[in-house]
Amino acid sequence: MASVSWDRLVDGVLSGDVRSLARLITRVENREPGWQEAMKALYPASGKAAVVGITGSPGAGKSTLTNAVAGLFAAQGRKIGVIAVDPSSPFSGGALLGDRLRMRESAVHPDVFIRSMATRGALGGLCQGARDVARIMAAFGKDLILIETVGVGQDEVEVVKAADCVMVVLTPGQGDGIQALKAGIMEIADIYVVNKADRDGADEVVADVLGMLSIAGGEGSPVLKTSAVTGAGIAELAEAVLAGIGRAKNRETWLRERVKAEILSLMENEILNSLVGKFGKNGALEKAVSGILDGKSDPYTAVEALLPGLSEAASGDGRR
Ligand SMILES: Nc1nc2c(ncn2[C@@H]2O[C@H](COP(=O)(O)OP(=O)(O)O)[C@@H](O)[C@H]2O)c(=O)[nH]1
Ligand SMILES: [Mg+2]
Repeated sequence: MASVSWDRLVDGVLSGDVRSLARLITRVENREPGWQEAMKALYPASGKAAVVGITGSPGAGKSTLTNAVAGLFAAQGRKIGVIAVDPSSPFSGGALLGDRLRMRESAVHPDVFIRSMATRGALGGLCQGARDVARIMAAFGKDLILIETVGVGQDEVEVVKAADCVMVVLTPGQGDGIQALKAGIMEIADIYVVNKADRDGADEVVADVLGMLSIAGGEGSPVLKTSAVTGAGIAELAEAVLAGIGRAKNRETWLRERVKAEILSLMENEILNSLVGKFGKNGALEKAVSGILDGKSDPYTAVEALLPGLSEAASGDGRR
């Protein structure tokens, strides 16, 4: 049994205790019994923070940029949390440590709270996991939460989709840059950043993005050049982020969609977990697998047998 009660951790988080923050995040991430009660208790205090998604190809400079922007915001007196969603497995851990160190080493401000999350293995899903961690940080008193994630997989896209403002980080000479945008990131980006502008070719990438935006009807989105190394353009980027957050607050339908998406993702997990638990325990799942492998059944029939009446109910609703 855990030594410290949820109540004490919740109180600790609400009163700004960093140790409680770290411990409560771990327990919620591990979905320890009682996690929902803790999230319910924290929820009312979590409404004021804004979440910023930072995405782009590996090596584009997301961590370095995140650090620079976090430092600038912290120096302005804002309370900053950082969530680094790392593509490495929780077991290899190499890149995870690398990111953490990079952020720590150059951390401009001691008050910036940094938390890494593994991409795979997040109980309850990566997107919900990041959302929970951001919410806990908000209840702790963070004003702005920056989530860094590699913009490749669908899960990662879902993570940044839930943010109030999304920036995509590109670099000069990165031929696949625009390609990556086409793979779903383009539609959700509020700010385009061409980082490593201290190198040749940044203007060409800016022109490419502007050209793409004019075709896609996305004119007006800021396209900014930065150098996380020299600090050029960081202040402008920080301003664009705040402006982007301001715009998000006015998107009422988008806010509704976001809340709906969260309810559905939590429901999906609850339903799946309870079914997997039930059919795991009574052996029905293994029996169904055997039936299919023996050629006596197929996956469609097996699901119908496991969930009698469910598909009819769903299609009936659909027709109405
Ligand atoms: N020249 C240059 N190098 C940069 C810049 N930003 C980041 N880097 C370097 O690019 C490499 C990858 O940066 P990192 O922040 O880890 O990229 P991430 O994988 O997107 O998080 C590191 O060696 C950084 O020092 C920049 O603006 N200019
Ligand atoms: Mg990184």
